[in-house]
Amino acid sequence: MPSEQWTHPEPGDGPAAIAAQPSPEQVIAGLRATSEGGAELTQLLTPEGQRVPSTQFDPYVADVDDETLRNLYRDMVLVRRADREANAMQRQGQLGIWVPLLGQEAAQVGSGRALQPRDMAFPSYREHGVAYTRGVDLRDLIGIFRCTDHSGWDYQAHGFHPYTIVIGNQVLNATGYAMGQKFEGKVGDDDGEATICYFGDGATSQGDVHEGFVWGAVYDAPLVFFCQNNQWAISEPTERQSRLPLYQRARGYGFPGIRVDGNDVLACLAVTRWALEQCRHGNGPVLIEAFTYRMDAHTTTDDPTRYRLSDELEEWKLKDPIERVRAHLARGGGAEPEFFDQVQAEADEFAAQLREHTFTMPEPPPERIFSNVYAESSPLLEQQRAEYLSYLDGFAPEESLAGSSIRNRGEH
Ligand SMILES: Cc1ncc(C[n+]2csc(CCOP(=O)(O)OP(=O)(O)O)c2C)c(N)n1
Ligand SMILES: [Mg+2]
Repeated sequence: MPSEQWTHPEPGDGPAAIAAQPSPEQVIAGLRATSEGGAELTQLLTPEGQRVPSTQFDPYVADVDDETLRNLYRDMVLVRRADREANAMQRQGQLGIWVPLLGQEAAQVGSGRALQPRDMAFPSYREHGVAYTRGVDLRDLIGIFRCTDHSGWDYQAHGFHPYTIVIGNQVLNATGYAMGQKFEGKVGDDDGEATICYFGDGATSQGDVHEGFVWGAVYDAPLVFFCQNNQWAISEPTERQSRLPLYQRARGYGFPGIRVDGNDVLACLAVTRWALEQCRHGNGPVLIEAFTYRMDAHTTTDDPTRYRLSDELEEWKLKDPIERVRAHLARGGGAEPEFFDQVQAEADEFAAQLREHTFTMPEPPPERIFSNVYAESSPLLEQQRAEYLSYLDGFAPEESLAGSSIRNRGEH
């Protein structure tokens, strides 16, 4: 059985080559090759914490001193700690589901910290780290996963839209929003506005993303398409969804695409600042492919050991986004050992508060499902609301108080 990496046949290679399918060994070899990210990967901090100079991107992080790096480190540790706590709470039956981000902290914190308050971010369902950088209290976010809330924050005040579960759908919303920024003349100089839209590698196979790319391109929308390529769409590896590295797709739409080391917070910050600058000045859109790996399941309902190899995970642990900043700070004297202990203690307290809030979170009244569906209510919605409340009134008072029994009946 040939074990060399399998590549798609080129046009003109003939029917036999076109019909050939990769062997399992070749699929594995292909995965290992993609774990390197390729020569085109933009990196400012190696996994060992060495600073790599970049003529193009150093100017975008010229202001990043040791203190800023310590802050980025702290952001990532807090976000990871909250993520681990939420994951544990789901296992303990306190959350219906959790969507872990383990390993994606640098992509989310780096890009999120590049944004200005006037910018708008459109997340998918895993952007807890971006939410944090937008000032969303993670205690307000946890209700989605306890199934007591659809959102939990004021998206306009935070510049952070509600989560979107439908894969790729937020790309259309973001494109429309960015086109609006353009039409309203909010683009043109350093003070211009921009939009950033987060989606996964798997989402790039969706029609919505294609449509967003087309509309964003022809209207020069100030829109950063931020693809976190963790190399899997649940059990589907990226190489089954694209013949090309994803960032190269941008060229076909007529805007720049760039691949950044998604485990390098400094590079993610620099590249996103650059992309946002392009957009603010009317040169958008830009596609950023943050090449990364999620070191946990797709969600708590998923078992990745069914389709991923454990050596792949081990390899990515060595590229941990937090460890490389820690190594850089510790080696260069940018932080004392006490700093790391202090951040860890702060993260534990952060997680304890999240847990406390989750356990004591009030259950919303049943009629709440009719609130905030539309900006303004409608006669039909009011009618449905009245009917539902009258239906609930039909239960004995003690049953009405026991919310869960009503909810169970209400589902049928
Ligand atoms: C339109 C649509 N199809 C299918 C699903 C089910 N689904 C949920 S997550 C997912 C995979 C998404 O992969 P990717 O875009 O790479 O995001 P990741 O979770 O890996 O960050 C799928 C198919 C969905 N939510 N929406
Ligand atoms: Mg993915």
